[in-house]
Amino acid sequence: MTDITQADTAHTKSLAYLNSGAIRNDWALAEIEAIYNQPFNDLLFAAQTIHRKNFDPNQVQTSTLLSIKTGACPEDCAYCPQSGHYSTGLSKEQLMAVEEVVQKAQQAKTNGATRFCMGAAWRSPREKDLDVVLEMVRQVKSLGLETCVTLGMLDGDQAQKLAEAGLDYYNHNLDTSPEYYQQIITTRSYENRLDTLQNVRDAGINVCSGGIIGMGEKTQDRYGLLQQLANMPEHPQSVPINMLVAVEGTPLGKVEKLDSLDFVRMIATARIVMPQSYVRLSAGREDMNQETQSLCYFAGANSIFYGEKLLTTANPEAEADMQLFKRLGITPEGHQVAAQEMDAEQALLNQVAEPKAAQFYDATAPRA
Ligand code: SAM
Ligand code: DTB
Ligand code: SF4
Repeated sequence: MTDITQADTAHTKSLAYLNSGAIRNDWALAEIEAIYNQPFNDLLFAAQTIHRKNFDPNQVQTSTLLSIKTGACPEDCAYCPQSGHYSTGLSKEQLMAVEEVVQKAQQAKTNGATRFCMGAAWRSPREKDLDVVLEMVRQVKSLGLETCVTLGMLDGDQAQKLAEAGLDYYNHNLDTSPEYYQQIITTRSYENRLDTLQNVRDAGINVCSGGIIGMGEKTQDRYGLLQQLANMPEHPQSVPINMLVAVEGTPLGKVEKLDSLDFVRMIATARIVMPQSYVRLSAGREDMNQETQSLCYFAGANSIFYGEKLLTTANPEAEADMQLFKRLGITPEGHQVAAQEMDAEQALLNQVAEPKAAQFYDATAPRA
């Protein structure tokens, strides 16, 4: 029988780490590079081994997104259809009313999501807008959903107010490596992003932070992004890995498509360097077949955006995700009831199947 130490010989120098389950915040770029580039099967084996040491390997957490304020954003993020700097044909919308948001959250809950993530196309929230968002957080939370918001840069006071409203997660992505960042965004710095994340952490809110791959970056930039995330004072509790949704009209609208196995490598490497974080298979699933997504789950992805829309672009239908989960034997997290229902459904199917079986002649039965 092969143990993990034998299976994982040539490229990974962190064998002791793999077996220890330790949390590290001192990853060298070369170590991350070696993990990412080892033979695919070794990488997936190591990632899955670490994954099952820390999580139920057959459960995936589901978050539904809603854009509560769309378009006309003053920032110039080169990937983003909502930036006012580019023409993407997106219709701009004001901040939604609280009641409408709560209604959408209720729908998301009914469809089986456990977390509701509200996103706004802002550089940072204005105080009067933040007050409205605080009310959204309170009311969505009272439905029994976890809450997440992504509103741009936050100062310490704003983070504190969100914490007091009961916010569970704040999403703020690093997006890429510090080196490639300047090619993608000029209107706010990498330091600004790290400061916001520190404010969120200090307020006691769970950090959701990850990035995007497939933006024309070098693989070195992928290791750099993971190094930044994994060497934070605490690993982000949630790490969204997005594959670029190339939107026409943005500077990245015509960028070459990513090799899907490289995306799987990124998920597996994130899982290995941040063993206890939820790794989210995020934007870009519309361009992935179900086999690639299944490999991502095997590589340690245990969270998805669930529901047919991301913020402004398409995501797989909820029904398609549930069917894939069923084929893979995956249960959505927080849905023990759903699992029981699945058993009940199976029992029902068996009952239906039995009378049918009686229609067949049983040659082994004793003759009357
Ligand atoms: N405006 C806020 C901010 O940027 O901090 C919050 C919303 S913003 C749309 C949230 C994140 O969505 C971005 O940081 C980026 O990682 C991701 N995102 C935006 N457009 C994307 C695209 N076309 N493909 C993949 N991810 C994208
Ligand atoms: C994250 O990492 N990805 C989500 C969420 N956090 C806010 C956003 C993806 C946006 C994809 C493009 C769009 O739909 O506008
Ligand atoms: Fe604005 Fe956020 Fe889009 Fe950047 S990613 S343009 S900040 S909405």
